[in-house]
Order: sequence, then C-alpha cells, then structure tokens
Amino acid sequence: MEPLAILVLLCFPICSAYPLHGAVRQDHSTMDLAQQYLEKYYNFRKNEKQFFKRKDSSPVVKKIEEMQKFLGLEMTGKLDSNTVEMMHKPRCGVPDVGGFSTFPGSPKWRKNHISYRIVNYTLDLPRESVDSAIERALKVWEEVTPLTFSRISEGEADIMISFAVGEHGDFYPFDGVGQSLAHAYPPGPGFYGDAHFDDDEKWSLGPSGTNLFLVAAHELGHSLGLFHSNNKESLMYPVYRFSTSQANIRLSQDDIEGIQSLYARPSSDATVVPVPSVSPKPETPVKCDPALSFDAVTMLRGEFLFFKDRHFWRRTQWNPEPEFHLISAFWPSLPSGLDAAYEANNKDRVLIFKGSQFWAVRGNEVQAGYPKRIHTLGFPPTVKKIDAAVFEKEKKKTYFFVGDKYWRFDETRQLMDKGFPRLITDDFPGIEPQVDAVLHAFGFFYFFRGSSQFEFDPNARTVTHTLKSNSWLLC
Ligand code: 8MR
Ligand code: ZN
Ligand code: ZN
Repeated sequence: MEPLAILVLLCFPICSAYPLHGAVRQDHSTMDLAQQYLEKYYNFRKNEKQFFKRKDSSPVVKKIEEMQKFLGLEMTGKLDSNTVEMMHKPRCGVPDVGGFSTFPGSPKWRKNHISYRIVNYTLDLPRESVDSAIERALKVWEEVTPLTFSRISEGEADIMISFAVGEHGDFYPFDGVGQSLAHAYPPGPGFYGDAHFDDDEKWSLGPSGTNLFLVAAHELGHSLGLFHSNNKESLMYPVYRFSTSQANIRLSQDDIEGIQSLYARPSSDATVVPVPSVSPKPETPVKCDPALSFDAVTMLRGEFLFFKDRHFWRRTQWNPEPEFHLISAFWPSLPSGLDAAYEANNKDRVLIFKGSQFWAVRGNEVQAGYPKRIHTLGFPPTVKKIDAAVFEKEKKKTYFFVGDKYWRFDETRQLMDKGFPRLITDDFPGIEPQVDAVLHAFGFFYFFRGSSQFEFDPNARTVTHTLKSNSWLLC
C-alpha cells in the first residue's frame, strides 16, 4: 500500500487539514506524489481527455490549480514549494472533491431570501434570454431548498452577476476562449456570492458554444455554498460538458444532498421535531413514498418517464437508479401537473396532455404548431381532459382513457377508431376507473391508479400482478 493511503486510513474521520502525523516518506518523486494526490483527492485521471486544446490547460495544470484554489494557495498551476509542501501534509480520507463538498468552513447564507442583480449583459444573447437563463438556474436550487430569490435592478444585491473579459477586478482574470468559463464566490458579504462570466466565451442556450443556463446553475451552486462534486452526474462536477442526455440540467441526488446539507428544510412549526437534514421541499415528490402516485407515464426511446407535479423521473436501461428532473428544465414551456403522455408511433416524439391541450416534444424541444386542442384528435366536446394515454406499437394504436371509458386512436390513419368509446371494465376486466397513467411494456399494460399499479395481460384479459406504483423506481 502506498504511504499516502496508509496515512489516509489512520486519519480520524473528522479531521483538519493539518493533523498530527509527522513527516511522510520522501522517496517518491514529486511528480508521483502529485499524481497520486490529485488522483485521490481531486478525481484526477492520468489519461483524462483534454477538454480545451490550449497548451497551458493540460489536465494536470487544471487539477493543480483546482487544488490550490481549494486549499487557498496561490493558483500557479505549478508544483511550487507551497503546493508540494501541502501535498506532503497528511490529511483526511474525505477527498476535497468527494461526492458533493462545501467550501472550507461551510459558508452559507444566513437568511432564506436572497437578492440578485444582473449587472451587465453579454452581446451573445438577447437580454431576455440571459434573464431567463439566470432565473431558471436559480429555480433549480430554489426547488429543493427553503431559499427564494428576487431580482433587483439597482444597488447592491447578495449575488451580483456580471460578464467580464480578462482582468476584471479580482484575483482571477479571465483567459479568453475556453478554460475558465466563469467563477463564483461562496456566500458572504461584499463580492462573496458574486458570479462572473467570461464574456470571451460564446454564450448560448443550446449545445453549441457555452450553455449559459448550465454554467449559471453550476456557478450559482457555488454562490450558495456548494463546492465541487466528484460525482460525474452532478451539476457541481467541475467539468463543463453539454450532452443531449443532460440537455438542460440534471440536479443529481448528490447536488440535492449537498445543498440540503447547507439549507435543510425548516421544521414546519417551532417544536423541536428533528428534521432529517436531507429532505426535499414538501411539494417535491419522494420516489419511495409509499403513497406516491403519478400524473403520467411514458416510454421514450426505450427509457421510462414518470411524471409527478413539476418533476419527472427518468429510468434508463443501463442505470437502475432513476434520474430526477424538473419538467421545466427540459421543456421550459410545458406546464406541470400533466394528465397523460405517450410515445408516438414516430419514435423520439412524446405527446403530452394537460386539460384540453396537447404538446409534441422531441428531445428537449416542443415542436412548432403546439399546443393543439385535444378535440383535433376526434374527442367530442364533452371530453375536457384525458386521464391516461398509451401507445401499443404492435398494433400501432393509442388508447386514451377518460373516466370510465376509453378511446382507440389509429396512429397510421391518424383517426379515432369507430365503435369507441367503450367501457374500460368491459375490455380491461379488473381495472377500475379512473386511471392516472398507463404504460405498455413487455406485452403488458401497466395501469397506475393512486399508489397501486396493475399489470394487465391483454391476451389472458386479466390482471396478473398488483404492484406499488413506484416499483419502477426500485423502491
Ligand atoms: C458545469 O459548470 C461549469 C463547469 C466548469 C461551470 C464552469 C466551469 S469552469 O471550467 O469555468 C471552472 C474552472 F475552474 F474555471 C470554474 C468553476 O468551477 O466554477
Ligand atoms: Zn471574477
Ligand atoms: Zn465550479
């Protein structure tokens, strides 16, 4: 075992950066030590792909800077004597970047209402887009904390947001295109809490250039007191990458746990009832709540989406742990509290229903021409909303459930089939109206009703299993 690892194991769980252990064996070359140290505490990978192509931005330089920044050393990016000395100091096994982390001393806002001001604007985007990207980025954190944000347009706000190039009045000048995109200070007075964005980046709202929403959500995490996470799924992972699968934001469990370690939900009354430190806002659904019901459920490219209020879970084939997202983070123009959703015949397209309207979404775009009225599908005016919808690919038919009846829609002809509506109980014996959501998978229909789920075999025309609604979320 390497000497560093032994020291790590000896280290007391709650420890300072300067524990009592003395000198470390010096027979490692400095580079080996640095490599090990950065791997252990800063999630450094030897062959980590270089993200930006500038010469001076080699991954190891970035990592050294990250470590220096974290430990309050001068950010030289070099293994100077202070840095090497710090690496020689034995330290706690909790990495500086281990799951979520906070800043040294865990600074946080001592109030729940926080003001922000957008001091100036980039010319890359319309002003309203900048406003909305920042607003959405704050909303991501607002959703899972007792914090609320309000924007002011003059004077000193807690979080001052600005765009700047090069030297801009702090010790961290920006560096042209790439590398450092933005930075933000942890909570506190004066410049603390502020977020600066490098205006030499090409700020965008999509996948090209640098996505302002994504970077702002990350920076505002810093402004609220979160430091980096080594969890690759985390928003606070220190590497910017825009992939379509996380097209907007994914607030991972790790981010939620991180922010709630600083801002736990306050107890609802003054009595001394212990409140778990990791608890979402009351209106944030909890996936393993035995009473959990869904608004709508659909498949999308082999994945399952479970909608609830403003959120949805996404269960992919390869990851048993479902992702949890805000609907608005993927599709800002969609409402919350959906009625029904199904993956249309034409793959990659999900139709989403609420009230008398429906939307077609593809990727994270709502398609042009939507919302449309549900009556354009052939429903009579008496139908005001749909409870559930499901597409059966073998027959290319969509079933719409409304109260105690259902309609069948022919996706090929784009017409409602004759002879409908019919009673649900006549054709799906054992299924009681009214249903919340329906899924078709593995040849079965899965009917969701409150916290219960009924697996229905269409060939045997019988319910084969009764499950909890959230069984898909591995509860
Ligand atoms: C995902 O969001 C970000 C990732 C990486 C936002 C900014 C960055 S950064 O590459 O600009 C980072 C670097 F140290 F400069 C600054 C930061 O972590 O905030
Ligand atoms: Zn700055
Ligand atoms: Zn960061």
